[in-house]
Amino acid sequence: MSSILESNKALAVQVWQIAEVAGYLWERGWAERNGGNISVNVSEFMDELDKNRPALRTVALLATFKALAGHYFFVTGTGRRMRYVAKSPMENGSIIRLNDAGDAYDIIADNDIAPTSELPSHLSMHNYMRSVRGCDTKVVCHTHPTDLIALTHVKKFLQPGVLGRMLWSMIPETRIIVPRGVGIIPYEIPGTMDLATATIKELAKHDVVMWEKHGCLAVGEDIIETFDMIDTLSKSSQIYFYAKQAGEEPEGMTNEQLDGLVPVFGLPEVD
Ligand code: 2HA
Ligand code: ZN
Repeated sequence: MSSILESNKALAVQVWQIAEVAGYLWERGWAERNGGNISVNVSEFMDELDKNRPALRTVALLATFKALAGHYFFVTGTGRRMRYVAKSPMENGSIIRLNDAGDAYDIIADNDIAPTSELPSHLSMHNYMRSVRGCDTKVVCHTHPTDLIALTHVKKFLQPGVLGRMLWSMIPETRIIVPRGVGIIPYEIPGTMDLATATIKELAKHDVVMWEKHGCLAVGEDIIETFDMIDTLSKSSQIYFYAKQAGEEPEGMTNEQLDGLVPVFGLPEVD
């Protein structure tokens, strides 16, 4: 069977955008070996022909994701490298379809490539964002930004709110591009549902969460915007390190300076 990207140009645009971001993750040095994973809800781009594609394999999920019943996702493959997702997305990822009960999925294109081992946690985040936060979240992106991870090795930044406040205070852009700030989750074993549950709790207040000594996870409507949030936070952390090298603990923007951005750029929608 030919690639789904050949018959569906709208989907191809989306998948190549994911590949573009996978390339950025690699170029930034955030994706050693198979580090990181991406899932994107592509339901709106699936046409009738795609919907009738036969299952290459059906896999039961251990939980039910009601808000995702009948939804389609592009998911990076387990053990696959971002630098290869960038070049050949459909050889290093697959399109899956959740069944009508939301408790199993079919791999429908292009190849029988098993999704990331983080799929249950990604799906629980997509499900949460849709059903509880009521957001049109399409993207869950997990990566390993070196500078941001380094900051999670510093005790004071593990206190709630401290890391996010510091990153905001390095440059005005960070307050504007990441308006809900950053959550922090104490170390958990990667790939566990405990980590997913803790992440969901933080996603009530933030669009980006840091996992202590591991990496970060961002959610959003658009893969490029999701990357931009992480990239901007990484920029802030680099400024922190450079300023520290230049002398004392960096001062950062004052509360007054940060508050001055609110009338212009608005408050985050924190419920
Ligand atoms: O997919 O990054 O956290 C590899 C990982 C797991
Ligand atoms: Zn990871």
